[in-house]
Amino acid sequence: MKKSINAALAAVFTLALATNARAAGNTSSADVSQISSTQVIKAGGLEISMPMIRATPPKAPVSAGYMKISNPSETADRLIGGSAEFAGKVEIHEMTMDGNIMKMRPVEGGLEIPSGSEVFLKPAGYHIMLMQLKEQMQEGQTRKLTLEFEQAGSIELELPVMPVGAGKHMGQKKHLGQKNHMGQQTN
Ligand SMILES: [Cu+2]
Repeated sequence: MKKSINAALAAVFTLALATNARAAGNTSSADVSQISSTQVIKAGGLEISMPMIRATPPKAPVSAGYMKISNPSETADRLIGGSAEFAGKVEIHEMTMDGNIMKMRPVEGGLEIPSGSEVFLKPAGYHIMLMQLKEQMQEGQTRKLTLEFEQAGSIELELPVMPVGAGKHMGQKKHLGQKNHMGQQTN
């Protein structure tokens, strides 16, 4: 019995490691290498890598952008907003637990990118909320997104559109309290 528990723990641990590694790409394992090789944007002391936009079904009103933002510089920066031609509104969001319900809300005052650290925007965490979509985000396409940083200024990114496997962000269970926000596409 003990043996099987250990085995189970080991499996969980391995899974956790895999999940962490995967978190960098914010997507299913098959996509990570593809994303990480796509680009590293360096601008104003920041390095942005593994950017992606979540693919959407037709007529979905919202999507989300994910990426890793590293700040090897001596100065803290702050992601304060963004814009995109394909979206009427772009916000920086965070997910928080309210009891058992995961909710999202704009990050007040912007998202700090501390000096010497990296911040992951990923499903179930911080994300770029792309609202009032004017078109479908189809897998295999790319979209331009401009991010505004306090120090680095405007940074334009070209993000690949990819499906996000785990569905943490738009999962039905967690979005029961978010009908208006994430929209009807989550069933
Ligand atoms: Cu959001």
